[in-house]
Amino acid sequence: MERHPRAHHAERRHRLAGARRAGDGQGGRQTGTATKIRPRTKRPSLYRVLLLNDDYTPMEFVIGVLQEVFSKTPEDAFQIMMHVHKSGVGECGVYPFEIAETKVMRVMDAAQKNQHPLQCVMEKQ
Ligand code: TYC
Repeated sequence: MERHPRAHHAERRHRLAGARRAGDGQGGRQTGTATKIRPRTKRPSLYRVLLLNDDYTPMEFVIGVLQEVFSKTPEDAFQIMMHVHKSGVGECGVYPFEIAETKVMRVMDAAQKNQHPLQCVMEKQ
């Protein structure tokens, strides 16, 4: 008997979905659910991580945080720190939710340990 060109695709779909076929010891009944398996990936929402200015946190501490937590070069860290110092707020990076959240926590923990009022927040992009 002639095999339909797409027949093997249909079989594979059923096998992947766990459907039982005749002669497989399951009494020839298809008991599984035929579910089309389609790779589904979605790009994560992105969040900006921001540093806020204050009058007390030492500039060197902010530069250190930008290098340690956000992997900035000393030059970029200085530029970002100065931007925050002058304008009040500045972006340290843009990340998926959990990475942004972890970075905010690392900054806030470091600030608290060193008794600086430095604030770090995240906002959906
Ligand atoms: N304004 C602080 C000072 O003059 C420096 C500073 C920069 C603090 C950036 C916080 O996010 C900040 N020492």
